[in-house]
Order: sequence, then C-alpha cells, then structure tokens
Amino acid sequence: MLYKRSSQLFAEAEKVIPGGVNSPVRAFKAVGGTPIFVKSAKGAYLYDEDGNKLIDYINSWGPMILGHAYEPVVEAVVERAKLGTSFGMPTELETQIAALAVKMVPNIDKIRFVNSGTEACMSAIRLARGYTKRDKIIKFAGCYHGHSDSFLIQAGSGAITFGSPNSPGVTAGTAKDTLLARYNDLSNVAELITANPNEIAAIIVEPVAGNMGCIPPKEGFLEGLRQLCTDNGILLIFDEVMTGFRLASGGVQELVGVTSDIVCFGKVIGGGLPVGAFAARAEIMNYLAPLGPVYQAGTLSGNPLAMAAGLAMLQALDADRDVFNRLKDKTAYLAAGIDRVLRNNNVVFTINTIGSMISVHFDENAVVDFQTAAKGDNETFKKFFHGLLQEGIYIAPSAYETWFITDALTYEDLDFTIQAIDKVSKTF
Ligand code: KE4
Repeated sequence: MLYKRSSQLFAEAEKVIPGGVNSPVRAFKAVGGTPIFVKSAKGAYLYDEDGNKLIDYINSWGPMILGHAYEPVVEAVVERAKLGTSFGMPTELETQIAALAVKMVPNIDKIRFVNSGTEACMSAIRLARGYTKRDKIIKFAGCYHGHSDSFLIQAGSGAITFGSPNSPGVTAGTAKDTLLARYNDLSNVAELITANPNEIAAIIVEPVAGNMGCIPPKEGFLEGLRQLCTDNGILLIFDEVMTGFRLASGGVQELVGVTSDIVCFGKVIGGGLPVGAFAARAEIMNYLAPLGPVYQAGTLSGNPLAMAAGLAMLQALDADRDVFNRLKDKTAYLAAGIDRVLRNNNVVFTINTIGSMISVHFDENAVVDFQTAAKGDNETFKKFFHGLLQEGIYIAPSAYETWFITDALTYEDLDFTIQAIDKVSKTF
C-alpha cells in the first residue's frame, strides 16, 4: 500500500490546521506515520486518496453501524437539504426522532438534542448539578466523555494517547470538583462518596468503556453504582455515546437491566451527522431551560439535516432488531479467529469484546481498567496497526480505542482480516 497522496495532503493540512487534523486521535501520533486521507466510503470499505481500498474497523468511531453511505440515510439527507439546511426554529422532524428515541431507550421520558457527545455529557453534568444542587462529580480514570473541562482529568481516548489525561487550560477550580475513581472498583467509589458526603451531584460512567480499549463492566459493577447512587442521592449518568443504539436498541440499560438517571448519546444517533443528545425522566429534564433554571442551548441543535440522518438510522435499527445479534455474531467470529491465529503464533495478548465492540491488547493480564490497559506493549501494537494497514485493514490508530463492527462486514471480510492478522503477527 502506498500513501504518497495522503502524505502530500497531510503536509498541506499541517500548514493551516493544528497538527493537520481536526481531532487529535486521527493524527497517528500513537502509531507513527502520516494519517490516511479518505476520498470516499461505501459499506465496510474506505477508499483513500491513493486509490487503496481498506476494510474499516473504525466506522467514524462508531456511527456507521450499518455501513458507510447507508442508502436510506443518504437519501434522507439529500431530500431534506432541498428544503433548507437550518432554521433556528422547531421542526416536526425533531419531535419524530425524539419520540422514536424515547420508544427505543428505557427509563427516559424526554431527550434534548445537541451537536456532539461532548456537548451531551457536558450538559448532562450541568443538569445533574442544577437538579441536585451539588458541585462534585465522579468520573473514572481512562473513561472519556468528550473534551469539556470537567472531564479532562485522567481522560481516555486521545487524551491518554497523547499523555495529557489532565489537559493544560483546565483550572484547578474546575479540577477540584472532579473526583477520580478506578473503573470496575466499587469500593473505591464508595470511599469517595464517604469522603464527600452530600457533595456529589453525579457519577458519570461509560457503562461499557471504549476509550482505554474495550472494557466491559465486571459482574455487579453497574448494579453497585446504581445502589450507591440511590442510597446517596447521586444521579447516575450512563455515557452511551459509543454504546447507545449499538450494543442493543436500548443500549446498555437494556443489555444489563440497570437504570441510569441520565443517559448521553452521540455517534449512531446522528447516522454520521453531528448529533449528540441527553435524556432522562421528565422530572429531571424539566429542569432544563426554557422550562427550568438550568441553561443549555445551541444554534444548530436539532439541525434538520442531522435529524433526518439520525431518524433514518434509528428507524432502520428499530425495524430490524436482529441487526444487534448479527453484529454480536460477527464480532464473536472475528474474536475467535484473532484468538486462534495469535495463539498459534505465540503472541502475548488478551482480547476484550462485548456486542459489536472489540479490542486487542498486547499484554497477558486481564484488561479491566486504565492501569491494566496502560500495560499493553505499544511497540507490538504499532507493528500490528501498520502491518494490517499494509494488508488493507484499518483499525484504530491507538491501543486506547475500541474497534466498531459494522453490519456491512461480510464473513469473507472477517476471514480476510483474520488471515491478515495471522500473516502480520508472524513478524512480531
Ligand atoms: P464527541 O464530542 O467526540 O462527539 O463525543 C465525545 C465522546 C463522549 N463519550 C464517549 C464514550 C466517547 O467515546 C466520545 C468520543 N469518542 C472518541 C473516540 N474514542 C471520538 C474520536 C475523536 O476524539 O476524534
């Protein structure tokens, strides 16, 4: 695979865009080399500016659950654009997608749309603070909830990748209200609650972590968080930006049967256009302006093109609930194949997977939190990443990310991927 054109384009981009990218994790800093510039995509495949065809295991970091350029989404956006692209006024479309989301997701009465997962999580925290009249929050080391100040404390995803989990620019005043806990460690959470009586507004958690690789919750972890929140008047916030409408129609709340007080969405809910959202039962959501005192706003919130894409996506998932089983089966097949070839090649590894999320860690220990995720051998990961790229397979350019399986993948694609991993891992 040659990447001459991508390299030229990257050099031009660096002149006018910081780091040549509009989101750091795209810059390949964790794996070296220059980022691939994509020209187009269809189904499970990317076509880059050098004419290479790549099997895509990132899928825009989650949204493309039914494949790139999914026809009903494309058509909905094209038709809607002809009616005008933004009004700053309510449209029926927003009510339609809101009603469908409320139908699909348990324990929510109302939903507010915004433009990104960051905005959804940032707004959810403000709402929780306004509702409880408390200031502090608990987040988990290695979890990523977007780049708003309260969350850039031991954050995951790109923040870990660049070794800046505590970003400059976040004031001490802000940081003091963010308490850090270890993922999958209930006793640590209980200690923090005891040490901060009646001061904690919310616990925000990725119910399945996807920003330090894929880390499923240990048995009882989410149930324990629920109980601690109920006992202490704390709101439990599930950040389902990644898992919402991906691990089940109703997300992790449906999958594990644990109720969150507020749930955040992004990615899939927008069908690939900029959409985030946060939702809860009415007594909490009614605290939001213009009904209540907690302010939150956005010029492009509920944008008709984004709503059209999101509605088409959710309608497709709602009409074909078997897609979640197909995705789970494909992911399990891939995991079994990777396990087989890496074992045969005497590689030290561990695979984490749940539903249509999977990550490969080059370490023998179980990866259950940030500390264990950080033990992975990144030199091997770099060889893995670039070796697969040369075979025409595009996985996340960081060990601190999860892969996202799309239903557009065929079993032939999966077999091709497994064979490529067999070939590449022989060189480790
Ligand atoms: P956005 O603001 O990037 O739409 O969403 C932030 C966010 C919130 N919560 C979770 C669980 C997330 O995974 C994310 C964003 N995910 C990263 C990938 N790990 C986005 C990729 C990027 O930063 O470019």
